[in-house]
Amino acid sequence: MAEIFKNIPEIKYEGKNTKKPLAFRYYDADRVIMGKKMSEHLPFAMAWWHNLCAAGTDMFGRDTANKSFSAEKGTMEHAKAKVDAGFEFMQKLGIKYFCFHDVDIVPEAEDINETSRRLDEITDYILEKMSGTDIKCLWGTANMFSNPRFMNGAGSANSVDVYCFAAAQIKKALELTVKLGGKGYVFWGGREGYETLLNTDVKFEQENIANLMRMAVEYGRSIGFTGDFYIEPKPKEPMKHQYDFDAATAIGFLRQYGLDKDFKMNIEANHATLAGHTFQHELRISAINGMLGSIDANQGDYLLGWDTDEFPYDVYESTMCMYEVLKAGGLTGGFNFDAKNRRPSNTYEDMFHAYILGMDTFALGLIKAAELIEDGELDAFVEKRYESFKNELGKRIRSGNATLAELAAEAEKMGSCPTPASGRQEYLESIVNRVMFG
Ligand code: XLS
Ligand code: CA
Ligand code: CA
Repeated sequence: MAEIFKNIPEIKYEGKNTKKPLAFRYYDADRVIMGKKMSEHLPFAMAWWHNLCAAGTDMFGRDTANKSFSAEKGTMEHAKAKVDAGFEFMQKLGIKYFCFHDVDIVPEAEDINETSRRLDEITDYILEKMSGTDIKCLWGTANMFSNPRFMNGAGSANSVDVYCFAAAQIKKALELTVKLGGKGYVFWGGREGYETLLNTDVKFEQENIANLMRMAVEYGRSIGFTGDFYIEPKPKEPMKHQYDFDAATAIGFLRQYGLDKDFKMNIEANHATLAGHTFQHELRISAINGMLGSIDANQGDYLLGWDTDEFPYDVYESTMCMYEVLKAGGLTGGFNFDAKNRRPSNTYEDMFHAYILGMDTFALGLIKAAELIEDGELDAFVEKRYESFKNELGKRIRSGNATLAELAAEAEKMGSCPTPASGRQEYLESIVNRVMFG
């Protein structure tokens, strides 16, 4: 097999002072943090679509990068060349997982039966490449948003025929995920939403989506899929209003339709900020509901109101993310870099720089989050902030045994309310800075 990324060596940890461009400064796979190796805290994954398929096309211009990998685009030779490139890429970076949509790994044919045949062929090839390596599949999914047949939705489509195509794609993608040993299966509902209520029956559409998910769970379990199903919330784009707006909305939906035992959240940083939340908020809401599954690790741009999918460099954000992940006891999934190079960063070397940046950003976030937890001042403050609930009355409230009348009587006994204590936000933010910057 000819080397594709020539002149790119295996990327090694060289320490924070290295000036060597192609090296990790913080990601030291074997370093132990809070009892676990960095590589176990941070199961990184390569997103097939951005890394091996996307070449810079945007609304205003065509490809700037060459991702042909010396094969003719749109052919099975090209599909195989992408597999070769992907495995060489992951091996050079020490990445142990990948994520894929069905149509990322083969060119889609006119006839779904031919697409399925191609998918069987390419996954045989991927399996061959996996054997003898420790590279695994993190999650698979079906792309139910690019093909024009899904212009009115997939699970939320108004047409039974389209709904059947969505079902067929999910069925196949689940089979491929099982074949490749995938840990999870993702539903991202890019076309599951609406542009106008003038033509949309929201209740009807949501019930249909729930039914499709229920069928997916039944089928997945019947073919031996034991992993988690994920919903990846996003409030908008491409639709004006998407049903899986944020984690709270998606969790409510899953509970309403009895799907909460089989599903968790796949939280993407950029989607959190599009929903008007911090990344940390979405992680916390998922975690406290027992639904923190996996992460799409990228970042948005505070000046742009769309899904820019940038490689993460914001260490404050990654620290807060890892703070949540450590507190939640880790992920059942992993960290998928659902991120793309900026359009002018169009060389093979840039692909490596992007992953080095992302992996180092999360490694540094992990180091700093562990220091914050070990420092203990934030935890101690939060503990103390709620301490009044430790008295008898507080305990009765917490256990759900207090009555409104007895609490009102307590307030009446006090007459005027004691002065509330300061939340000390600015002081707490200075602690974060102290821990982060010494
Ligand atoms: C798009 C989503 C998508 C999902 C997988 O905004 O992030 O890439 O992660 O379908
Ligand atoms: Ca995104
Ligand atoms: Ca994503």
